[in-house]
Amino acid sequence: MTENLNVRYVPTWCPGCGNFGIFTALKKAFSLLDLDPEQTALVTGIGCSSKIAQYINTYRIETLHGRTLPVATGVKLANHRLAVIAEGGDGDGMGLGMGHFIHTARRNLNITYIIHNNQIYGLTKGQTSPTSDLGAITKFTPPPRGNVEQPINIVQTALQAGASFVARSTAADSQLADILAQAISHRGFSVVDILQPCVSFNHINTYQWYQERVYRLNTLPDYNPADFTAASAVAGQWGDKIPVGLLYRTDRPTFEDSLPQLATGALVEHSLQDISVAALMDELA
Ligand SMILES: Cc1ncc(C[n+]2csc(CCOP(=O)(O)OP(=O)(O)O)c2C)c(N)n1
Repeated sequence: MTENLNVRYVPTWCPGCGNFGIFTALKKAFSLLDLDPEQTALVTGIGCSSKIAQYINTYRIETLHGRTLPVATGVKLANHRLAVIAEGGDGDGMGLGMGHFIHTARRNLNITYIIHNNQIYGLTKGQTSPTSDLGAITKFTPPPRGNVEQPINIVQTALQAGASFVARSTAADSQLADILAQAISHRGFSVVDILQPCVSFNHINTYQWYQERVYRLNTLPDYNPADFTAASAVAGQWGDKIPVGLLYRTDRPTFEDSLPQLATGALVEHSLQDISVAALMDELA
């Protein structure tokens, strides 16, 4: 019995995988915020990164590939008192899940969305993802041309779609736990794009590749994360210089704020006695 439990809680990621750094930072962020596991729900999609839900002691759901945000939305609306964290890969979120990403951002649900961006499909063993760089050589995009599709820039898309907190970090960033804690504390849709090496299938975007290119926005004396125009300008940077840190933060009403049904308490706390199904059926007849 004990043996089975142990098997379940040992991560099966490859040695050196960036998921370990993100996992550690997430647990540290929970600890910094003193988050109660019973008040926290982690919703993931399908992928190596999404397995994180199997290793964390909160409410957790591993959903379908690409459907992370609709399920997280359902959890949030059923019990908006919960801290809801959605998490998954770049394939999950920017491929199948892209429509959901845009709509969740524009609605500004109070959800934190953490994207493990290894620029590849890891679990299915190395196909191009929507964030793979132009020219990337993968199983699906062989030499000499490699990937011919323009990659999606996650932070730029999040800003344009209306996310009220947008940050980027790397899996090896000493400031990642702090960024995650800020994102979880933010009231509104917070997006954290985490650049994450895939040691098995992406031999280009390695720890060293990122380290040579990233620079911290919080070292720029005049950078103001409340300035949307400034954030949009840095969000477009990619290649030789990649900005990390908090790009943008603003306060605007959340989707939940606009729902009168939630004003009297979480839906899960509402009494079913007050709901007359017969009257509803009559109305629909
Ligand atoms: C509807 C559907 N399509 C495709 C798959 C196969 N599939 C599983 S995980 C995955 C991609 C994983 O890549 P990513 O989301 O970037 O996560 P990673 O494994 O790199 O962490 C795919 C295509 C699936 N499970 N369901």
